[in-house]
Amino acid sequence: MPDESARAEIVDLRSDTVTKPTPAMRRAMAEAEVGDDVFGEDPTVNRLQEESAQRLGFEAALYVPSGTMANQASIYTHVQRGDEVILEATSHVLAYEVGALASISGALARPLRGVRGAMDLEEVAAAIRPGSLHEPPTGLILLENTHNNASGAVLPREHIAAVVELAHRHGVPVHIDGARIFNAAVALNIVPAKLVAGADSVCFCFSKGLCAPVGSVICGSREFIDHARRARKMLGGGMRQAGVIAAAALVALHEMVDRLAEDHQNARLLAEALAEMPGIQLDLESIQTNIVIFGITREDLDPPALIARLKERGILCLARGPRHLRFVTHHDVSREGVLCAIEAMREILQTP
Ligand code: TLP
Repeated sequence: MPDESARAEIVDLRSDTVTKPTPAMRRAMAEAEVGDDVFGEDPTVNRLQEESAQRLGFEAALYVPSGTMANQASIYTHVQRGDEVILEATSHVLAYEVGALASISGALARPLRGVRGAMDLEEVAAAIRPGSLHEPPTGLILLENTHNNASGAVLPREHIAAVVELAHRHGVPVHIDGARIFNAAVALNIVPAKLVAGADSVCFCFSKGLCAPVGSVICGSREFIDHARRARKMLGGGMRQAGVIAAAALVALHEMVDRLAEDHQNARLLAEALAEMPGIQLDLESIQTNIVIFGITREDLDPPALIARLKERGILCLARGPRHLRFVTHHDVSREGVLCAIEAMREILQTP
C-alpha cells in the first residue's frame, strides 16, 4: 500500500486538512465492523463516540461529518432563535461558516475582539445580557481553541475556567470550537479533559492534524447529545455505515495525538526564520502550535504574488486577508519541507 504521506516534492502548507490517511488508517477502514449508524447500530462509530467522550471528560459524544456541522449542530442545540452568541470577532464560526449562525439557528453574533484568540473577561461580562423585554438574551458564549485566525494561539485552562465560571453565573452555556483541541492540549502539556473542564459542549476534528479523512465529534451531556443528534439529522448529517470512516478516526485518536508536538516544533522553526526576514511582520508569541500567520509589509509584494512565486518552488500556502499569509505544519510536511519553505521565502524576499 503506498504511503502517500511520504511524498516530498510538494510542500503543502495550505492547511492541516490536506493530511492523508496513514497506512494504519487505511487498514482499519478496510477491516471496520459497520452497521446503520442512524439506528445507532454501527459498533465502530459507537466506540469512537464513547472514546471521544471519555477523552474529553463528557458523558456522551456524537460523530458528525465536519467541524462546521459540529459547531452549527451544537449552537442550534444551545440557543433559541433571536438569542445572542458572544464570540471572538475573528472566530471560525463567524468568519468561515457561511453565516450559519444566523441562517440555521436564527442567532445574532456579539463579536468581541480578542488578544491571541482570548476575549477580555470584563468585556465578556459587560456583553452578557439578561434578556429584558427589549434586548436579545445571551444564549451562548463560544470559545475557539486553538484559535485559527490568531495563528493557532492556545487558550489556557485558567482562561477557559474563568469564562465558564462567568457564563454559568449568568446561566449561559459555553461551547468550545476545539477543532484543534489536541494541538492546544499538547502545547500546554495537559490532558484535554482538564483543559475543557466545565464547558457545556466541545467539538474537535479528526480530519485536521490527526490525519483522518473525514469527521468531527461533539461532546456533551447525554441529554445535550440526544438533542444534537436531532440537529445532525436535520442538517443532513445522519450517516449509515459510517464505521468505515470512524475506524480511521479511532486510529487518529490512538496514534496521532502525541506526534502533534513535531508539527509545533516545525511551525516554530518556520516562524523564527520568517520573523528575521525583511518585509515580514510576525508576532512570535502567537506561534504556539502549528499555524503561522504573518503580514507582508513590502508594498510591491501582495499575497497573490507571493503565493504564485512560492508555488513555482513547490511550496503551497493560503492568503489570510489582503496582507497576510498562512502556513500550517502537519504530519505530511517534514522538517526538510519546512527548511525548503524557508529557503524559498528567503530567495523571493531577496529579489527586488
Ligand atoms: N478550518 C479550515 C478552513 O475552514 C479555514 C482550515 O484550513 O483551517 N473550526 C476551526 C477552528 C477550523 O479551523 C475549521 C476548519 C472548522 C471549525 C471547520 O471544520 P470543517 O472544515 O471540517 O468544516
